[in-house]
Amino acid sequence: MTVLITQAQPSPFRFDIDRTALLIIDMQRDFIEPGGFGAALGNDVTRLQTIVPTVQAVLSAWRRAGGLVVHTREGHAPDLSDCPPAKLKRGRPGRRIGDEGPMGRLLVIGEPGHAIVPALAPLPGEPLIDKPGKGAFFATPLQDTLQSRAITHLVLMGVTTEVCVQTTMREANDRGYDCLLVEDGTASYFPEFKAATLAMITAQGGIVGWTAPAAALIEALIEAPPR
Ligand code: C5J
Repeated sequence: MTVLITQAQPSPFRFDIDRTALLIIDMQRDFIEPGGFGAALGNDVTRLQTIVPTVQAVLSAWRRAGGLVVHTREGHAPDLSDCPPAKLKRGRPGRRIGDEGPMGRLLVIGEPGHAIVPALAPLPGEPLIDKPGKGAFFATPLQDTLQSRAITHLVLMGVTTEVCVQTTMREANDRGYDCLLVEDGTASYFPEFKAATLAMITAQGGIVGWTAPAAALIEALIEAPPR
C-alpha cells in the first residue's frame, strides 16, 4: 500500500507501508511522568505529556493500516555495567541514573519508571528495543530488526526531540533510511530546541529527512489505496 503525505516538509513524502516502520522513541514513564529521570534533571515533564494522545492516534492508525511498529526504551542493566562513566556522572548526586526515585531506580531496566506509558504500551509481536545510549542503533539489534523485514523508510515519534529522536534520525539517515518525523508526535523539555530540530531536519532540501503533522499522516493512511 503506497501512502503519500502531500503536506510533508520540505516536499511530499511517499512510502510503502510494507517497507516502513513506525519508530516510537522512549515514551517511558521516566521521561514523561513526575518522579522520573527527566524530572530528576529538573525538567518540566508536562510538556512531554501533551503529545501522548497524538502519538496514540498515529499509533492506532498505523496499526489499522497493518504497518510495523517498533518501540524503544532508554535504560541500563541493574548493575549499570552498560552505562559509561561519563553518562553516569550527569545530574545531581542522589538523582542520577541508578539512584532510587518514586518510580524505582532511575532509568534502570525492569523498574516501574522504565516502562512505556500505558496508553502506548507495545502489543505482543511489536519489536521492543532496549538501548543504553541516546541513539537507537548504538549497541542494539535495531538495524537487524529493520533489515530482516526489508524496511527502507522510517516514521518517527517520541521524546526528546533533540536528544534521542534526533540522534536516531540522523543515524538512520546515514544508514540510508528515508525518515519522516511527526511534528506534533515529538516533544522536548525545551520548545526552542524542538523548533530548531524540526527546522534543521528540513533545511537544505531535507538534509536529514522530512516532517509532517500527525493529522496529515493519519489522513494519508486513511486515503491510501487498499493493497
Ligand atoms: C534523554 C531521551 N533526553 N530519550 N533521553 O535523556 O531523549
